[in-house]
Amino acid sequence: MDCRAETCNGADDDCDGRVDEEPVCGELIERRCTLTLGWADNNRGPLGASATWSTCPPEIRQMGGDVRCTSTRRDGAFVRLDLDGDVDGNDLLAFSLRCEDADFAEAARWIQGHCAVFLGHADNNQGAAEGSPVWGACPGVSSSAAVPRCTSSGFDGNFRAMQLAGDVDENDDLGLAWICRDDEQPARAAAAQASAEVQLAWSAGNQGPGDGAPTWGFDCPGSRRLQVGRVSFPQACTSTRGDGLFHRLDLGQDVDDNDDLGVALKGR
Ligand SMILES: [Ca+2]
Ligand SMILES: [Ca+2]
Ligand SMILES: [Ca+2]
Ligand SMILES: [Ca+2]
Repeated sequence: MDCRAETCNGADDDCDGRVDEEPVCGELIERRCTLTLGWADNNRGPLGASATWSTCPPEIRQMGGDVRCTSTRRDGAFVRLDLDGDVDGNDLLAFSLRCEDADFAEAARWIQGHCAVFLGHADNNQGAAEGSPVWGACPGVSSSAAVPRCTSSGFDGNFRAMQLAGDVDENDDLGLAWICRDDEQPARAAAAQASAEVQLAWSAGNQGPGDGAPTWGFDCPGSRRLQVGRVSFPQACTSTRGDGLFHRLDLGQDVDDNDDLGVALKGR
């Protein structure tokens, strides 16, 4: 085989004995993986590992009733999830990650099996510090019982519900990490982790941008107050930044039926 520059194809192109060890897989992750965010009120979501959350996937969004979901659209842009009711201890959140590519099937399958999004929640300012390698039991076994709580997309395409705790308000934080691991191919995992990022955003007052927005309206990570007439609405966004650590999304006020979450999966 002729040796050439490494590309994201599941093969050792540059003949150094390592597969996709350079940060070359960001575009495939952005264009061939779908990240789906599920939310449920009143304990209505699926418990345990579930292949679906309401109609997602394969549907790209379901925004009515107590069980809702939205999926990224393989374009790096944000999709929005409109919350409903009071967001509190009977609410569930979950992520799934699915990757598929007819031309680079092994690479897509490996990414789905070795990269995951981790999501933590903490009531009463009990979340981990910004940039922590852990959030409660994660990145070990996900737990809806331990404090603070966490879940992940689980390296298998399924959803796993995380039950929130207490009232979700200004003393709550979410934690977000993008972690790739492979004991047999650590360089491949490190490169995939560094080559993509997940962004998670929140907006009060129904002020989140529509599906397909390239940003949440400002640089992420960051926060601002969006002035609309005489009223200002807090907004915040966090990014996984390619470092495998947990990054905090500080919620600025009580989270209820006029709040939005936004999620994006981007190459970097
Ligand atoms: Ca190589
Ligand atoms: Ca390669
Ligand atoms: Ca609720
Ligand atoms: Ca709270």
